[in-house]
Amino acid sequence: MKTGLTDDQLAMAETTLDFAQEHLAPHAVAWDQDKHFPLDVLRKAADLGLGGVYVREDAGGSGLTRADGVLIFEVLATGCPSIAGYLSIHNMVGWMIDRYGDEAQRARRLPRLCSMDTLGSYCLTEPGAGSDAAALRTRAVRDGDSYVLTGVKQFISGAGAAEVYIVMARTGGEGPGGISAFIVERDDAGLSFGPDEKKMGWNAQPTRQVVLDGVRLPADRRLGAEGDGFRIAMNGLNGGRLGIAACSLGGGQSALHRSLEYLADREAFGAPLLDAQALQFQLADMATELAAARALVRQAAEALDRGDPQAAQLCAMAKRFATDTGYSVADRALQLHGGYGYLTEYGIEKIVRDLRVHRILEGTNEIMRLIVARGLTGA
Ligand code: FAD
Ligand code: 2MC
Repeated sequence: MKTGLTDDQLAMAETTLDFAQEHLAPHAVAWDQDKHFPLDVLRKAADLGLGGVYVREDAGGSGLTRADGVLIFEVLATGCPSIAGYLSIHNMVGWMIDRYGDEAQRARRLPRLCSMDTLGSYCLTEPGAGSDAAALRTRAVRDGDSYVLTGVKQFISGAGAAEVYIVMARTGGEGPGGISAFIVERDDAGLSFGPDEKKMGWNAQPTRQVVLDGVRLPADRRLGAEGDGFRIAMNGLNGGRLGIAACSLGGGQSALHRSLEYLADREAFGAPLLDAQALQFQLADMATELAAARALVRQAAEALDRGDPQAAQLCAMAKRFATDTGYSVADRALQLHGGYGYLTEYGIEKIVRDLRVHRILEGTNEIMRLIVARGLTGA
């Protein structure tokens, strides 16, 4: 994992690992069971600069690159993929405001997002528009100096707890060109939330519907120009997909590490299970596949950092490959733990459940294939 890192990156990874081991890992199973979203721990993460990883320093951010970010999110996810996943989404929101906001929007929102005194949520998906995001139906109707937003957003991570919502809504005609992005605040009249969804994993953070019932916003809450919302949303997701990919690497790495320790300790047929070459080969494959996925994630992050025209495709490749790999490694780790892997207290089944959704959210892995295939065929 350390290969090719600069001294600064190594130091950052070590600090983040200490944080993950001290503040995330010991509580991860209990938070999952209790469905607890640890706001106090998120604020501690912000003290390390993890609330505004990509935000420029003048607005309170850490001003880091995507190549730094994938390292941070991988290490965080060794402690808890669900919390690391939310932090990645929060950082996507901060990046979008930093990148597309005007100076007033940046100054008003970013310092508190970076300190995590306020949390962010990203609202694209709707009950009738998930993969086909450009078919979204939430409307933003211009009325003098205001916009009035009406619609429902589905599966919104952090909803209810977050104060800042980036909402994609239709200001124009059908298709991607009719969409604009808005900053909605939790206290805005007409905004409400559905119940916290009961889920297979990602239980240490809430997922709720966000309901907009005639939410009136001053026009200066629009992020970017009218009609630019889809492009803004997609550019946010390019980086977000890398964050989720990195979280899958961290979950997989933690499951691999636990398997090594477990097999060294567990005896059967008169010897530690780790002596069985069949099992050593499985560990070797798991390590090899994680290393290959990590290399692709880093390549995609560097492409995004330098504005490479292929970056969106590389991010899609990395998201597809790393989330499938992380899940597969965690599932094999569960098998290597035998019956104990299936018990909650060992923490392995929680990693499997958490990583399962990485193959679905921030664009399903089928949509990642669609993006890569379009790039190949020029369609
Ligand atoms: P659908 O689009 O209905 O897809 C159903 C199936 O059909 C999938 O397997 C899909 O891959 C496949 N499919 C669809 N179209 C094609 C195609 N053209 N070719 C091949 N296969 C296709 N969204 C947000 O905006 N913000 C959030 O914070 C957020 N957090 C989430 C948290 C959780 C826990 C979950 C479960 C989801 C979250 N989502 C969020 C939504 C997530 O991004 C969507 O669930 C995802 O994009 C898929 O949309 P869908 O569920 O409507 O599935
Ligand atoms: N990066 C930059 N620009 C992009 C882009 C990307 N990844 N994807 C699309 N665009 C641009 C594209 O270049 C085009 O721009 P222009 O009009 O200037 O040519 C515009 O957006 C429209 O794109 P398409 O013509 O490809 O639109 P289409 O509707 O055919 O397909 C698709 C878009 C399927 C790629 C998009 O809807 C998609 O990514 N769907 C998945 C939705 C998703 O990822 N949801 C995640 C929700 S968030 C979440 O889950 C969390 C947990 C936070």
